[in-house]
Amino acid sequence: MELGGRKAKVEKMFGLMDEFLKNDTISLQKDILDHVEFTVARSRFSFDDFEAYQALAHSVRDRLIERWHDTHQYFKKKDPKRIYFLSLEFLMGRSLTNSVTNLGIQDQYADALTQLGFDYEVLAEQEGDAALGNGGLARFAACQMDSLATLDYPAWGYGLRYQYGLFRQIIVDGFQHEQPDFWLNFGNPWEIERVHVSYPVKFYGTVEEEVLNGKKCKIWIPGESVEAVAYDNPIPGYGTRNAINLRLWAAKPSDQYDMESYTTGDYINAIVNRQKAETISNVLYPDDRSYQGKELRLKQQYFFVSASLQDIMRRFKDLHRSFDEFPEKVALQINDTHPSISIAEVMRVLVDEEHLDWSKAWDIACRIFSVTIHAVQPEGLEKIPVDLLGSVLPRHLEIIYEINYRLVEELKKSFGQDYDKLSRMSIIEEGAVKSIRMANLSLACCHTVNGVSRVHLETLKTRVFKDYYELWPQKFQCKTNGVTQRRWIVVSNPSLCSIISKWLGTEAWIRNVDLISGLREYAKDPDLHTEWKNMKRVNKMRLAEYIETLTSVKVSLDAMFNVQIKRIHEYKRQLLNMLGIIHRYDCIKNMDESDKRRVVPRVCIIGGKAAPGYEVAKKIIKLCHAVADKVNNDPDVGDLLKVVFIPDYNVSVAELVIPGSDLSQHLSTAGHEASGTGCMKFLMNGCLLLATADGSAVEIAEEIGAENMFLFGAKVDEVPALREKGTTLKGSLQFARVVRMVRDGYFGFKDYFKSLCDTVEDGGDFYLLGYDFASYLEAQAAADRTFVDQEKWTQMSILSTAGSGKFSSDRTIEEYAQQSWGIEPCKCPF
Ligand code: T68
Repeated sequence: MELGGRKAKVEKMFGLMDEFLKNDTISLQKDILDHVEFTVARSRFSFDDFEAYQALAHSVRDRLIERWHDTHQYFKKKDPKRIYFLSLEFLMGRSLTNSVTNLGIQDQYADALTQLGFDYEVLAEQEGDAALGNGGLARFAACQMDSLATLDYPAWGYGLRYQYGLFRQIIVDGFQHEQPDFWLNFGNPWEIERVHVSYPVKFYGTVEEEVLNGKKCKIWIPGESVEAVAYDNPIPGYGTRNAINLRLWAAKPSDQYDMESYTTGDYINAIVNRQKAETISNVLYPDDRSYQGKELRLKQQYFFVSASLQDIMRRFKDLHRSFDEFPEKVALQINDTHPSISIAEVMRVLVDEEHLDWSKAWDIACRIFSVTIHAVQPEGLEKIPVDLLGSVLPRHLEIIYEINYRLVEELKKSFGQDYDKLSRMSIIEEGAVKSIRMANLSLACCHTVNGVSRVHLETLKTRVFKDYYELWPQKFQCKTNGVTQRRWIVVSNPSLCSIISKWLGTEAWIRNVDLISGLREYAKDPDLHTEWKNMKRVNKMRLAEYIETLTSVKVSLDAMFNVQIKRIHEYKRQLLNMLGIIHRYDCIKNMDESDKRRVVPRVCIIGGKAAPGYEVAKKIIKLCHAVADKVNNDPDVGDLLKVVFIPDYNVSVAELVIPGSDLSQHLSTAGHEASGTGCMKFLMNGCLLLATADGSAVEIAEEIGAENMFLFGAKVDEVPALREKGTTLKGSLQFARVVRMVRDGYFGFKDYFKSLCDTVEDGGDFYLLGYDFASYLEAQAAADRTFVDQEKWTQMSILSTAGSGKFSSDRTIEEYAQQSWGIEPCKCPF
């Protein structure tokens, strides 16, 4: 189109547009009803709560898209250095309330809906969780996105759009069963399908040598191509116009998928193979620790990495000619080692496609990548069998060999012929199954290697990556995790949010959480105590109703709500919790009536999923139910003790449970929890913590004072020596007694629980339950004594919230931005 015509067209379009969508009641109502009629295609005179939710979500989405467009236009104009956050998992939970809160229009929507005869909260409950992740790592990624948007950083998230998220847990006769999470069945209003943003991703094939301009080069002749299609999820910041993008890739068959079969006439097979392409993004792997070297998992990793890098490079090339500028414009963060194949991919593109020489390409790669490790044990680090990698990504295997060759040559300069060290540091692990150590690939390349708490970084430096730390100490940094106060206070605990704002006289803490420490000076104020206790009671009431609906167990609001919600793992020691409950039950059974009057009533709430193949964890879930059956139906016990397992624990369940908890438990054997982020959410909500000195709990104790929480158990540096003692270590008599009760079939299922009991006895007590039991009971007793003194308890609760500022993901993101990524805020003007 010639220039004058184009200008007229643009002017005409602007003339037709409102400046911004309006947020007054009438405009919101009109938008919602329009979406009922035209998006949901229902009559505006007849639609149900779910359809109303869909229409509401679409009207919010319109407002998100508006900001998201503006933000991207602005980023394009300013062209700042961007951070690209690559993660195989994002646990976003629900989006509606988070979005309207961050957009600052929740009250307007609530009013608009009331006048239409709907209740905002009822509609919000219609939304399912987006559960594209397993646990802490994935939820932390979601919190980081919220902070990046709020702090105006020019950021993009990249991940996979799984068709099935984390399995749904259903409980049948106390046993966990897994059901698929069909989360996309009713559509997903929060995503925008970008059919025109798609890239081919190649697999398999062979590598050939070619001569180009007199130079020998390698070319990869792939055997399969799958199309990656973008689905964009706008992430709004709070108190800013910025909305960033989380781009998730879905696999679609490519037109070039299997051309050979078409041309050879094998039409049916060609179609069947096309369908197979989609399986790449079908399902999230439900194991949150172990790595199994599965072909599909490797294909998932490369699929999202390759599409993301093509997208990033295209955006870069739109504005820049030379890759010399790449490190000035691009920072790539890899969330654990899962996306670390991106290092080999960047090298392949720069060397094979952009024809940079190796050392220049490597220099660029080393300046753009940083990694965060979320695992503690060396067994938790990913290894990919060489044969597998060579078959799926033959050229990448060659590149990794070349990186390793140069690395080992470099290492020899420092360590000479110390072959033990060289073999430990090598990217290639020799052994029965020759494998690629993805962590070592990351260590060799990344300019920063982040631990997720101080204790964790120490473990990485002194044990897991000792050799690398000695060589490159400057790479290792501590970035203690955090969580977003927007979701974990403002959205999930609105009454607490109002109390904080009222007593601080400002809402500024929602963006600048350090201000929350201002609550300290009111920690003894009787008026604040009254408001605080009311808030807690109302939240407990909501939780009690939920428990009754789900489990038919009625619980007393006067009881201490004592909670452990997280993935089920031996190292997280839900079994210790259960044995403690059995001990309490046993004590109550042996009390006379006058002793019983002194017992602090407890509701013990447990929730969490076990990986489908993790037998021990599944037995722990069954034990929770077996104990609950016995205890809850025992007339001798009544309200003094109730045990509740909340099925299908997920982000939205956490949003309900955390605000209604009095005490939360974080029981990992010291040295096993890299950080832990659940404890931070409880802390923000004024729940007291009963915890081992592990991961971030150590730093929490520093912030709020150890006297304001209940710490127990062996310390990190004591654990190895205690393990050495092995069989000579015996738990107390009390410990032996409760294990015996389980062994003897007191809770039924004698044979089934035998192996569970074996894990903590006969010298095999790897996670030191026996050793820590006495001090665990003492910490529980201290919690009881404190609970009786409600003024003291409330004061500790206020001090917990007041001391939670450090554990905001805003602080974490500021540290990443300044110390690792070298990026600046880029705030879109209003
Ligand atoms: C968690 N890790 C840590 N991993 O256990 C926790 N792993 O201490 C920490 O607070 C959190 O990360 C955030 O840093 C995980 O959640 C996984 O979920 C996972 C998933 C797949 C493979 C390996």
